[in-house]
Amino acid sequence: DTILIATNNPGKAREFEALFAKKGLQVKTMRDYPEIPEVEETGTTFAENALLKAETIAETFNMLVLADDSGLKVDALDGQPGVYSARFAGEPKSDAANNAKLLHELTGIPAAERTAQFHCTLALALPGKESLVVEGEVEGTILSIPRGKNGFGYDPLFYVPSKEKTMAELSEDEKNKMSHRAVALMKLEEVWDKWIKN
Ligand code: ITT
Ligand code: NA
Repeated sequence: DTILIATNNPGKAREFEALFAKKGLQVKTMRDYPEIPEVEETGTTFAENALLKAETIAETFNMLVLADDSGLKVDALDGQPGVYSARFAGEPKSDAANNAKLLHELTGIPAAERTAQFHCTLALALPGKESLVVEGEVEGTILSIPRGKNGFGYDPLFYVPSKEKTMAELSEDEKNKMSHRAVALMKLEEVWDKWIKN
């Protein structure tokens, strides 16, 4: 069986490929389907956007599709950038510009008040079935100076107290065991078999 991971983000695609390799499913990503246009994310919640991406592509191509809508929620910024994480600093999407803007917005805010969460909502869609939605979060704090070279997005600024490292200082394997994406995938795993059979 084949699952299409509906993402154009190479960082996400790499993590899903590693996480699904164990499932015996053949993983395809948007790289394998250059003809699929990018779905515009018009929703105001992670779930709306994940469902929009998964269901639009599943219906159009009549296949099993998993979409990920994720982002960073910073408490001192009232949960921003949230669903706007990919484009926090505007177009074109740029991790470097987003990280710079995040540091700028948090100027003067002390370490103890820089708490944040990485959030991941996954939507699984197959034509003729009700879609499945699960989510995962991980707690951290936003550093003032980036650390580490692994991962993508806001990883170099997201410090995980339980690991005493930023997400970008963790190896890909370590991140894939505890990330917001990993937590959501574990929840998906729990309901997967029942959903596929029904
Ligand atoms: P797709 O919609 O094609 O999947 P995207 O990057 O636009 O790609 P989102 O709209 O879900 O995806 O935006 C998620 C953004 O949140 C992403 O671009 C990063 O800036 C951030 N993000 C999500 N997961 C992350 C992670 O594991 N590490 C660091 N940053 C992450
Ligand atoms: Na989004």
